[in-house]
Amino acid sequence: MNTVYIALGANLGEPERTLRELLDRLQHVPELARVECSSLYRSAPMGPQDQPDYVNAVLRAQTNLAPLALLDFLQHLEDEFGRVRSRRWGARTLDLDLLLFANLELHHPRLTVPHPGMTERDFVLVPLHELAPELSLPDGRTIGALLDGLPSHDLVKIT
Ligand code: PH2
Ligand code: MG
Ligand code: MG
Repeated sequence: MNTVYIALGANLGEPERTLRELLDRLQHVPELARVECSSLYRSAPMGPQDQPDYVNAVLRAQTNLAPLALLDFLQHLEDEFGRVRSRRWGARTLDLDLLLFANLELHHPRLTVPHPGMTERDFVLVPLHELAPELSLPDGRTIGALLDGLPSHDLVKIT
């Protein structure tokens, strides 16, 4: 079994409900074991500002899947949970990003691990630090040190 960390994000539809339903579901899937989740956090959008705030969290789990099989599994969940009825195209309401896979560094056309953006995103590092305060990346940098290097943490804990 390998330990993996996955970032959750949602900002359309009912984001909190989407994440809670997802977490309920993940307690019962054969692909993951010992699923544990951080608190949920509300965060201002990174990137385009004309979109709703996000709800973000990070979960840890054990898996026997290989990295690309786990990616397939996560993308399937995004498809299943990530669509709201919308007048235009069905909007994606769930983003699942694989942050860390054991102590692996992987560069594949479909998947880079550790997730390249994670070191600069407070909405990833704050929940990750809550879940795993002693964790470090494969290159040895600790989550705590990365967090100390960020200017401000503009997150509101929901639960
Ligand atoms: N995800 C994005 C773009 N911007 N901003 C916040 N606060 N949280 C996110 O998860 C997020 C974002 C695209 O994946
Ligand atoms: Mg993302
Ligand atoms: Mg994504």
